[in-house]
Amino acid sequence: MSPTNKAGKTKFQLDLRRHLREHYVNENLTHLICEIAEASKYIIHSISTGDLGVAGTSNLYGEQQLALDVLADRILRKRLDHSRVVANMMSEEMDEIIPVSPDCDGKYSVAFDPLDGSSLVDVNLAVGTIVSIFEGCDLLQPGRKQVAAVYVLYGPRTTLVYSVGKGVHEFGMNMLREYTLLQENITLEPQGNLYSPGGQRNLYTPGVEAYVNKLEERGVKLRYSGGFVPDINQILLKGQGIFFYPHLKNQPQGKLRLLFELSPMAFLIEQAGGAASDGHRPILDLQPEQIHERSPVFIGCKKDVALAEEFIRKLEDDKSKTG
Ligand code: AFP
Repeated sequence: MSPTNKAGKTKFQLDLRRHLREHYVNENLTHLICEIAEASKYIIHSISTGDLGVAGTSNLYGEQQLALDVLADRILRKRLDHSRVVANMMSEEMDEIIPVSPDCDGKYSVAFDPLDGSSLVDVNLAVGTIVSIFEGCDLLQPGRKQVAAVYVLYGPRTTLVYSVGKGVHEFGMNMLREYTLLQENITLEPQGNLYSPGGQRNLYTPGVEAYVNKLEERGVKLRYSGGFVPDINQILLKGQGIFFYPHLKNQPQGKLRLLFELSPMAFLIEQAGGAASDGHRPILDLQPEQIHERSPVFIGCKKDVALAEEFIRKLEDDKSKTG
């Protein structure tokens, strides 16, 4: 018999809003997270019915925007704009920060990737929405200052994972399009047996190459979908594994964006007892200098992240010191 809460609801009928209230999350942050959940229902509809073609525009990175990128961005921005609890917002699809309200008190600033992995939709692979939430008006803060992080995974099932710093909790969308609790306080093992290696192998630096060889010697299995949200979700729900998109010979900053992808996922993974590093220091301690900056990332089980840092230190940092 599932445990019941004060309202006599079994724990696993708990919807998102009630769960947030039961964790004493303040009203404005509860409203904000529920608005993100609401927006996801329209994004799902756009994925299943929308135009898979290009939008005829490109984002700041010079990447061609898909019609779905622009649509998902518009859906989320509109929802946040009318939420009455957002001060500033920033989308991976936009060139600059969008001011919503000059009043910062009791409000939040939000950075989001509206449809991460959108290029996978036309081959029917899972994609997601990633949201990072700070208190007040300032978005250019280290990820450790986040008050919440959320992602929605549009896969065979639609699920939402959030943390407000009190554990990581997963919700599933039911037939009525409500998010109900699937599991609470998700945690990672210290070490795992799956790895998600991003970037071209022939562009790996010596430390990363040696790290991958070590993982493979250990018999660790390769699981990589090309979507950051499903790949991180797999590590969280299996309770183990490591994802990395490292510094490459031709891309020293790697590919993934600090504000929109890495900070929120690092917040969730650390809350689950894992770690997230740029190869030298925690992702959450990085001070973003500009909104669209990228960073290398090693994220997942603590021991697997520490091993990556050790190989990089031994075969790259120390080597560069001794020449
Ligand atoms: P898109 O959003 O352009 O599809 O990129 C997805 C992503 O940012 C992230 O979701 C993946 O982990 C990573 O890129 C995959 O990159 P590769 O295609 O180079 O493997």
